[in-house]
Amino acid sequence: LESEALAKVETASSLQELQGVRVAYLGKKGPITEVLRGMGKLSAEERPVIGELANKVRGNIAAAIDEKKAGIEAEQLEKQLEEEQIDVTLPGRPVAVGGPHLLTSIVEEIEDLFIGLGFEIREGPEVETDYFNFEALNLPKGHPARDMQDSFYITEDLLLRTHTSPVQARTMNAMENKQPVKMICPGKVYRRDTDDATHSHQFTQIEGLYVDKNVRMSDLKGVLDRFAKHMFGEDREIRLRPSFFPFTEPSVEMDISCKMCNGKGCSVCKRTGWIEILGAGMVHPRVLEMAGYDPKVYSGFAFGMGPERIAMLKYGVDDIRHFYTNDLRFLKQYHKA
Ligand code: FA5
Repeated sequence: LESEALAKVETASSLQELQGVRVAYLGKKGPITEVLRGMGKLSAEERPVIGELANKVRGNIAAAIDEKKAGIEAEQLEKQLEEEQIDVTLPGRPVAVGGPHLLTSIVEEIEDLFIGLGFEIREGPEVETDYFNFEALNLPKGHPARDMQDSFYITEDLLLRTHTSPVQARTMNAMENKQPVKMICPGKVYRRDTDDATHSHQFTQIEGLYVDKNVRMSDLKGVLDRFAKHMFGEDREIRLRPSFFPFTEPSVEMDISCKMCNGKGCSVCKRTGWIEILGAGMVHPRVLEMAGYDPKVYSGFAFGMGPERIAMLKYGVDDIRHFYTNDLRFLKQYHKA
């Protein structure tokens, strides 16, 4: 019986088969259990002999089964490990990674330039009071120049800021002892403009303000020239046109030659060959005075630019709406590796 069982254990090739052998020989209905069960019928002399023999056989078979089982399990594990082996030489699958929006990159590039020129970065609220958005900038209620910036009003005294210029007034107001100010402020602004290739009802501005003793128009020109050369290179032309803003005197607007049409005129520049990117000027004495600065001692310049227009010129983007529709095919072209 023992050798027959051991032979079956030996030839078993799976855990299932082995379990079958265990049930057949050591199970409740197996021959050994039967022998042990019949012990009562044996004589007192036979009982220990047969008992010992049966236990020994049972022990041997059980040990053989356990050994075989361990062997089969080890084999299976080996096989599994082999099948699941990772080929480390296979090339990896590319993982899609995001990147900064083109507008974010442009704003950061401009910030870096101005930080290098000694300007600090300030911020102000997008929901602004009528006072800071207009009055503190020499635009009293009912002033016709308010029509230059069509506004989204929330209440009579609150509106979505139409430009970042209120941050000029806020920064100067907050200055204790009326120290010199040298700051830029990037942020979102809102106007009731009709959307087209170069206009959006919500867009970005970067304000600049420099107030100190003896700040002159030539300082403004120098900074704007530095900025234009840095952003567009030596081959791009800039022009300053006389303009009007109630909060600066004198006022200018700066245009850059349009690369898209090589100065010949196209839909982007309204066929003029130039595109306006910023307004600027010498801070109006009334504005200095309202913020607590003595205009006989202090003078300053300020500018406000549209980074969307700057990005359009720099990268040849033909429609401002590309910045806001977030089509990944557009955005991915400007991701730096
Ligand atoms: C102003 O907003 C003044 N606050 C700028 C300023 C600041 C002047 C400090 C003097 C001193 P203006 O409305 O021209 O000015 O707008 C400034 C720039 O914002 C424009 O040159 C243009 O680049 C951009 N811009 C204006 N309207 C839009 C619009 N609807 N969509 C996109 N960009 C616009």
